[in-house]
Formats: sequence, C-alpha cells, structure tokens
Amino acid sequence: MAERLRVAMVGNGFMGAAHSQGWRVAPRFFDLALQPTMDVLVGRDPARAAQAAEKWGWRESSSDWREVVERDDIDVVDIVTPGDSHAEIAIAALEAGKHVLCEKPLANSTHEAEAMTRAAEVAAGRGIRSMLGFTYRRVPATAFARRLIADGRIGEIRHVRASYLQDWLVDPAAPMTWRLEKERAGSGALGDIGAHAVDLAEYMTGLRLSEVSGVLETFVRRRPRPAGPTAGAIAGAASGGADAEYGDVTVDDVALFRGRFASGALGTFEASRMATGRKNSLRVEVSGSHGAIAFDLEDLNALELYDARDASEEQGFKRIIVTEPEHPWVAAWWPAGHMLGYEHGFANQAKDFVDAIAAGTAPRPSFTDGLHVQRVLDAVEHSSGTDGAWVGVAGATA
Ligand code: SOE
Repeated sequence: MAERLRVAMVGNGFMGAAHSQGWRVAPRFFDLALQPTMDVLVGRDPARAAQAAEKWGWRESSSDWREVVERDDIDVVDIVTPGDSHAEIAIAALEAGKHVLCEKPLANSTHEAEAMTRAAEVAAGRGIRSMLGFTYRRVPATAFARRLIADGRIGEIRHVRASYLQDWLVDPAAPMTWRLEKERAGSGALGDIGAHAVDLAEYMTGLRLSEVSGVLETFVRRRPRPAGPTAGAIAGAASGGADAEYGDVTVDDVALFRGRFASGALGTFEASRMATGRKNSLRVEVSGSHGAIAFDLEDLNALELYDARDASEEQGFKRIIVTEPEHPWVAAWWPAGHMLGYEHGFANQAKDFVDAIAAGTAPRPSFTDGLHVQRVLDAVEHSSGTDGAWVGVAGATA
C-alpha cells in the first residue's frame, strides 16, 4: 500500500463537489505512488460542512481553516473557495509546509497573485508543491491538441479564436450570488470563464499574450437577492439577507478582447454569461500556416484537425475521437472508444498533482502561470476603462 497523502479541502460549493470527485476517483483508476486520502473538509458553516463531508466522503469536517492548515496530519490543502480568500489561505498553507492546489483564477488581484507566487517559490525551495486548477488542461482532447501543435502539425500559428460562453445570467431575474460581487469574485465573466479561455488558448498553443485591447459590459446592474442560501450549481452561495430585495452587480456580464501574442500571432477572446443558448461552450480554434485545430468543451471527446496539405479534393476538418489509450490519461479509464466527461478532468488533475508531489517535480499550471493570466485580466480591465486602448501584459515573454 502506497504511503498516504492526507488532503484537506477548504470550501464546500460547486467546486468542492468537483474536487471531491477528483480525489475520490483518481486513486481508483490510476496507480499512484502516494495514496490521497480525503481527511478534512472545511466550510464556513459547520452544519453545511459536516453535511457535505458526509455526502462527498471526507473523514471529518471543520469550520476553521487556520487550525486545519497548521495540522501535522495534513499534507495537502486544496482551496475551492471564492477568489477573495485564495491568497490568505494559500500563503498560510504554504508557510505551514503544505502542498497547495488552488482553484482558478489564482486571486482577485495581481497584487495578491504576486504574493502567492512569491510564497510558492519560497515553498518550492523546501520541496513544497503548488498548482492551479485550470482543469480544462486535463481534458484529454486539449492535451492532445497541445501535443499536435507542438509537433508542428498545423505549422506556424497565426491566429487563435477563444471563447467561453454560458447563459445563466440572461434572465434579469437570475439571483445575486457572490460571483456577481467584485469584492468576492474579482471580476465577472472575465475572471470566471475568460480566465479559462486565456489559459487554454495559451496552453494549447504554447504562446503567451503580450498585449490586449478589450471592452467589458454589465447589462443587468441590479438583481434580486435570494431569501436564503442558494445551493445551485453555478449560483453558489448567497450573499444577501432576506430583507434586502436587490443587490448591485459590480462585475461584467460580458468581456470581449483581442490580443497579440509575444510571437506576433493574433487572438480574439470572448467571455459571456449572457450568451443565450450556450451552456458551457469553451471553444478554442487555432489557425496555423498549414493546418488548424478546434476544440469545443460541449463536445469534449473530440478534436477537429484540418491539414491544408491534404489533396484539395479531400480537404476538410477531420474529427478525431479522443478516446484511445494513446491519448493523455485515457488508458487508465474505460476500454478504448468509451467517453469521458466533465468530472474526469478533476481526477486527471488530482493524479498529476499527486505524481508531481511524489516525483518532486514542479506541476503546471503553476502559480506563476496563474499570475500571468491575472495580469492579462488586469490589462483587459484597464483597456476597457480607457476606451479599448492596447495595454501591455506585465512581464509577458514569448
Ligand atoms: C461558473 O461560471 C463556472 O463554474 C466556472 O467558475 C468554472 O471555472 C467553469 O469550469 C464552469 O463554470
């Protein structure tokens, strides 16, 4: 039996459920050098935390993250709280010598993200690992697309189209949640889902954005506050009391921007939670000098590949079904040809984090990767505040 890796998770919302599934399932499908165990679930409300721990399979629950991150019988702290608490928890956990997995976006501000990155670097010197949960890097099709692009299958990259579209805010009666409050969420569609589009486009292509020009818009500026806590998947925890009828939306509903990569390639980006009819559509299409690749999360077992060198009468996008043992992570799951879903990314992510801890290597995406995405988001906000002027992304290199 492999040595245990004792995990504590802070947060018990939607992402808590997703990460719990990852920790639970990963050791059942992958041969891991360390055995992750789900030791403590931490939530603000003791009764809700206890209920979630019981449901998701954590051994115990707590409402005091500060006490938990100091415990000698915890090795890993997994942070799945809203962005306003990431920095405080991650830095305390790293200083206490715990490996840290943190949900995206890294933080609500560049300032916090820089402090987290510094703490991660210091901790790395002591063999402590940290990783950011841009989980869509762990969808087999996106990792395979990265491999194909790195192998030169589409040639030199000229432009990229990335969008993340959802529609859960189309209805003006959709209730207030912490995701609509700048103080708690940092930004709206931009940070919540635009961050994924940026990270995935950069991950698949290996390119880095160096300047952006964007616009943010909030179409519905006041929303009804729910009477009690909302447990809805995307709605998250309610922030208002029963007496307050409406709350101010202080984040963007839609973020659009164009970007220039350090290589000279161009990109267009779109993040919206008001894209009527689009439920969870994360699309990245990359156009190269002799081919193109397209991925769509709503069809996550497939990848479209176009080769401009095919005979002209046979040209067209080929649909690759990414369910074969040769594809990343797939061999550990079901027999060839069987489909994977949203939750598998969280198990693949847990596996990779455990592997890195066991091997003593630096996992990606790192906090430094998250800091870069945060700087892109900041540059987009800045650009939007200056009529779409081009704004450089601090520290971006090719
Ligand atoms: C809500 O918009 C959300 O849950 C994001 O916060 C996640 O990061 C994304 O994976 C799905 O949508």
